[in-house]
Amino acid sequence: MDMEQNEIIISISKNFDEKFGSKPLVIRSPGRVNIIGEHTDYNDGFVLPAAIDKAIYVAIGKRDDNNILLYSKEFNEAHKVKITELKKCEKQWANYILGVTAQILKRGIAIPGFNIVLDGDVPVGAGLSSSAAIECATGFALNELFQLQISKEDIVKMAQKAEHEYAGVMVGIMDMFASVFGKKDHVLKLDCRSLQHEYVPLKLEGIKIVLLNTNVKHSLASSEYNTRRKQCEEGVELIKKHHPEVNSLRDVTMQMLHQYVAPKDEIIFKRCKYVVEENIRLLSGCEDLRNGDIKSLGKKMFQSHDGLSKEYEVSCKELDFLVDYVRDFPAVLGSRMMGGGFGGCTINLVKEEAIEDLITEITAAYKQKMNLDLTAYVAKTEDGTSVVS
Ligand code: GAF
Repeated sequence: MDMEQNEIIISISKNFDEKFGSKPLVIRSPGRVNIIGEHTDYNDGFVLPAAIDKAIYVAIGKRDDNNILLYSKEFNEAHKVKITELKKCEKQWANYILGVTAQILKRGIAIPGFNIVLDGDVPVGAGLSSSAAIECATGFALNELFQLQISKEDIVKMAQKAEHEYAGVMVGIMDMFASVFGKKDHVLKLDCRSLQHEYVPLKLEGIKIVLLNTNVKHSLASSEYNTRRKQCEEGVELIKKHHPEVNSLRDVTMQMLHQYVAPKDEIIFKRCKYVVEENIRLLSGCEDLRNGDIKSLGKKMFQSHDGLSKEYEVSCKELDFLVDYVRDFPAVLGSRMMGGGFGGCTINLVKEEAIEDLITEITAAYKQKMNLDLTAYVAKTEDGTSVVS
C-alpha cells in the first residue's frame, strides 16, 4: 500500500471519529482493469481483469438504534434512513451501500443500524468500477462488523444484485469478482459461467498498464448496456430453436451464427459475432501472457477495440480517437476501450521508457481535437478487498 492510500485510511478514520465519536473498522476494495474480454461476463464467457492500486474505502461502526447514517467525503453529502424503511434514494453513491444492505436483509439476516463514511481514489465514471468497489467494500464491511459469515463469493453476488436492483444496470459479475478476488501481480482468468478462476502472473517486463481517461461518460451508457444484453439473449433464442442445448453465447459457434442469426437479423448477428470472437481472443491472449508474448496479446487488444467499436457499438469518438492515435506507436503494444463503454478509459500496454512522452503528446492532441482534458494513470495491480484498519 502506498503513501497516498495510507493517508486516505488515516483521514477517513479521523473523519469517522469526528462525526460519530468512535474508531471505525476500515475496509479497502479496489477498482479494476480488464486486459481483454469485454461484454463477455453476462454472456457466460471469460474475462481477464486485475484489481488495481486505486480503491474505495468504507469506514464502518455499529449504532445502538436502527438508523443507517452515511457520509460521502467526495460528494460532501450525508444520507440517513431507518433500516426498516430502506429504499432507493436520489444519491447514487448511497444507493450502492443501501443496495447491498437490502441484499443482506433479503437473505433474512437481521442487522441493527450502522454508520459509514465513504472515501477513495477511484475516479467516478472512468470505467474502473468505483460502484462495484463501493458495493464490495460495503458487503465486506457489514460481514466483518456483524460477523455474518457470508462467503466472499456470496458478497460478490450480492454486490452484483445490488447494482441490478438499486442502480438499474444489469451488469455481469466481472467488476465485483475482480474487486474481491484480485491479487497483486496477477490477472484473474474468470470463467463467468462456473465462477472457476485462476491467477495468471502478469509479467509485463518493462511494459506498464497506462490508463487514458477520456473524462467523458455519455448518458447512453446504462440504457445501451441493458440493450446489448437483450440483443445477445435474442441471438441465443434464435439458435436455441435449432440447438436446444445452447444456453448462452458461450455455447455458440461462428457457424451457428452464420446459419441461424445472420439471415434473420444483421444487428443481432454483429453483436453476437463480437462476443463469440472476444472469448476466443481472450483464451489465446491468456496463453500469450503465459508465454510472455505481449506483442501478440497487444494485437488482440486492438482487435477487441475494433469489435467493440464497429460490431458491438459501445465505443464513442473520444475512445476511438485515443486508440487510433496510438495504433502506430512502436512503444504501444496494445490499446482498447475498457469496461461498459461510451466513455471512461482506454487501457494501453506501453513500454516504460516511452510513457512520459506518450502522455504529453496524446494529452495535447486530445485537447486539440476534442477540447477536453485527458487524465493518465499508470495502474499497478493490487490485492482484493480486505480490512485495512
Ligand atoms: C461493466 C459491467 F459492470 C461489467 O459487468 C462488464 O459487463 C463490463 O461493463 C463490460 O465488459 O463494467
